Amino acid sequence: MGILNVTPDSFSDGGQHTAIDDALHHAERMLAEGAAIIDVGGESTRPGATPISPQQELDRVAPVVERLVRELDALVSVDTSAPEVMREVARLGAGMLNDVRSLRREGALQAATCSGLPVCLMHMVGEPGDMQYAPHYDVDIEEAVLTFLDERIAACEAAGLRRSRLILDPGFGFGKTVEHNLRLLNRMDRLQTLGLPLLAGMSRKSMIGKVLERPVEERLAGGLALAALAVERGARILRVHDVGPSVDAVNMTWAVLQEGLEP
Ligand code: 9MG
Repeated sequence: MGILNVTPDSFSDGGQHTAIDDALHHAERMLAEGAAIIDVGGESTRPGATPISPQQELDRVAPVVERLVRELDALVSVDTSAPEVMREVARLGAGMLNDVRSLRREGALQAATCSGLPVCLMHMVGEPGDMQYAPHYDVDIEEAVLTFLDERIAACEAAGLRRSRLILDPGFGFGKTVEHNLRLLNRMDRLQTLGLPLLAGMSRKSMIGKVLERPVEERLAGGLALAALAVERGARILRVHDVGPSVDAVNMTWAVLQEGLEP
C-alpha cells in the first residue's frame, strides 16, 4: 500500500491542478514500483495534528480519488474517519476505507457499512492531537490492542458490516511509546488469532528515528527491517512511502518464509 498524502504541504504549490497532477504522477510511480493499493489521505494524523472539516478533507481527496480510479484504474484506499468523506469516495469508486479511528466517529459505522467497502480498523488511544502525551496501558500492549480490535470487530458485526470485509492494524505510533511499538511488533503474531488480514504502517515513523537516531529522510533501511519483521509476524499489507525498496524487502522475506521462489 503506497502512501499518497494530499495535504497542502505534500505537493507542488503551483495551484490545485498542478498539485493533483503531481499526486497522480506520484501514484503512477508507486503502482509501477509494485504497489497494489494507493492510500489517499487529506488530513494529517501525525502526533499533534489539528483536525480539519469533512468538507476541507473532501476538497483535497475527491479530485485525486476520481482521477486515480478513472485514469489509472488503481485500487484506491481512503484514509478517513469522516462519514461524509466515506460516502462520497465510495461513490467515486474507491475500493477500501482506512480509518485510524476504527469507525468510532458518529455515523462512521453506518457510512462504512452502507459503502460495502472493505475497511481497515486501526488501534489508537486518544486523538492525533493528544495521543503521544504519556501513553500508558494497564495491560501488556498486545493484550490492549487485541481487546480493542476484538471490540471494534463486534461493533462492526452488530452494525451489519461483515467480518470478511475487515482488515486489522495495530496502529504503530498511535498512542504508544517506542517500547510499546517494539514489543507490539515483536508480538504482532498474537493478532493473527482474530483470523483477519493484518496491515502494518511503520514507514519513516519516529520509532525508527528514536532507535537509530535518524531524521525522517534517513529512515528507509530501518523501515525495511521493520517491514520484513512485520511480514514474518503475519502482516499481509504494508503501508509505505518507499514502494520499490519495500516490495524487494517483502519479496525477499517471503522467499525465505516459503523456502522458494513461488509467490
Ligand atoms: C493514516 N495512517 C498513518 N499511519 C497509519 C498506520 O500505521 N496504519 C494505518 N492503517 N493508517 C495509517
